[in-house]
Amino acid sequence: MTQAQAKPLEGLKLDGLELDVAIIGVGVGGLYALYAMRETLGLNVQAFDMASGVGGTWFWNRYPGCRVDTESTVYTYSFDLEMFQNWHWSERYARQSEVLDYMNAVADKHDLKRSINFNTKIERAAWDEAAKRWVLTTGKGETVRARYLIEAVGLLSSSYAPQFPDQEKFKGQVLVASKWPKDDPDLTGKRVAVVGTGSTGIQIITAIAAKVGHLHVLQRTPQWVVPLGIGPFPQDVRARIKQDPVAYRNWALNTGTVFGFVESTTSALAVSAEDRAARYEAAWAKGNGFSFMLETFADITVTAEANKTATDFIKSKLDAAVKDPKIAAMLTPTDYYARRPLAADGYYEVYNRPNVTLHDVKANKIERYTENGLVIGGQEIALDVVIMATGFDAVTGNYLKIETIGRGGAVLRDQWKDGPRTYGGMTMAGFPNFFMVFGPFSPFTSQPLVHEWQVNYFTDLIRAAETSGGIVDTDPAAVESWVKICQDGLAGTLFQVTDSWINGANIPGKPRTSMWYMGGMANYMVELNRIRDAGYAGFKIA
Ligand code: N01
Repeated sequence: MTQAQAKPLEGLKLDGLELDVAIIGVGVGGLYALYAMRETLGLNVQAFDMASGVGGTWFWNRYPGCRVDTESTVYTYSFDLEMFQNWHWSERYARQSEVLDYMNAVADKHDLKRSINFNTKIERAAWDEAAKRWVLTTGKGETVRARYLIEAVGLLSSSYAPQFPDQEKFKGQVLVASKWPKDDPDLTGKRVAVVGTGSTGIQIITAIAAKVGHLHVLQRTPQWVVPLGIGPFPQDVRARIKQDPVAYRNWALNTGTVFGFVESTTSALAVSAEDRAARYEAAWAKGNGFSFMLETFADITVTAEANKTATDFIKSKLDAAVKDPKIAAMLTPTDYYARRPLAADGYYEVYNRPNVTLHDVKANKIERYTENGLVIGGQEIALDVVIMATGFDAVTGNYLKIETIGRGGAVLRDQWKDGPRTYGGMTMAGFPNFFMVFGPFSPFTSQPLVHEWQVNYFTDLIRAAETSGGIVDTDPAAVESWVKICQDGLAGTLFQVTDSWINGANIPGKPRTSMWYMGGMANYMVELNRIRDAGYAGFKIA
């Protein structure tokens, strides 16, 4: 990895710093917000991040096998058209190190790091009504004041890793996938347990199975997995972007999920069994979870009948791949194919390996650690390493970690106790001049191009505010109507009734609720542009 190290800011005294804009987080969204505020609007901006480098989730998630499972083509920024045209992704699904290299290259080209304070945690953000400023407090007690606050704190960045009893007794190593050590511990020949079989778990499992001495997969809920289709970056797409990057970007944004394909409009039940099988077969051969779920048919995540056609097909592949029928049965989900779709090459085949054991930890609970390993269903498994691939407090987690106080002492944690409330996924009522990049109730899409779109949207809003008083707030009624649109949208899908981070069900005690605009990016842009064209209806610019 040629990851450029972040340069420390020399001589910038944080305490008492006065800014136009403060940005929290320099992942994909925050980095572009920094560019937009500094270069497009010419404002005095400083960004803050707990990490020692740019990248957000790609800075922390360095676990074996980590890569995007979105086409690299849409995992890019488009604001720098020269880079968009010429960046050379080596693979169709970029590895984590390549994504991080890319983000460093963007930051370096535009000299963004000079406006970032790394290793800086923001613990509190409070609106000072008299001064019309956000007052931020760092983990070291310094205060920074800014007229605008942008939080780009990440959708899947707030790590969730439950502790099992007696962890302190364990003589081996416990590693959290989403906080993987930079020195990348060598797992060769070791006895390793992976807890969790979501996107993270399946990437780790397929990456390390052949390398470790013995791999114990601790599966609580099996999930449907299709191939990813790892391979070189497709030349036809490269040519298309090179020829007209703006047209490519606009094409991608005008799809439903911005994953680099056009979603199907055909019902799985509207075609013959032969046609359906052929379409699934082609999607399986191509790879990509989102494509399998959304490019094949329109209603896999909408009706139980259509969903069953997809799961029957995946089940036939699973049964063909896994030699032991008992293991195949353990790997077979009993719920809908309506979580965030998973994709990994050779996942089911891993379970034919003699050095891999699958454990059902729903039936046989993970009880506790011992000196030598974990006790599962009363039996001790000897281990050198336990890898927690147990996910994230998604969507709202990082916002709620910061103590955020709005107008009249309104406390964000209280306001969101039954679920988040936003307008367009970007603002809230009573929290003036506060913008989120991909906040709750953003569209359910791939991210970088959508982050750019949202940042551009509120850049225009801030520009409008700058000419008329500099305060943007949101009408509570507008928030409620946006939340209702989003709740109704999720209610019409199987995502609503299938436990996962999409609806908050993965975190004990978290309100189970909608957190997405499910109408697709094309419709989202129509809705938000209509709001803009109506003089930013629902926003209060003073
Ligand atoms: O997290 P998850 P993730 N005991 O929540 C299990 C993105 N991402 O980090 O299903 C035992 O999906 C839990 O079991 P269950 C992507 O959007 C992208 O894998 O709750 N097990 C589940 O199996 C993705 O969807 C990429 O019963 C426990 C697993 O841990 C999102 O991040 C790569 C447990 C968590 O699965 C989250 O994925 C990685 C316990 N106490 C991530 N607690 C790519 O782009 C939880 N589990 C490829």
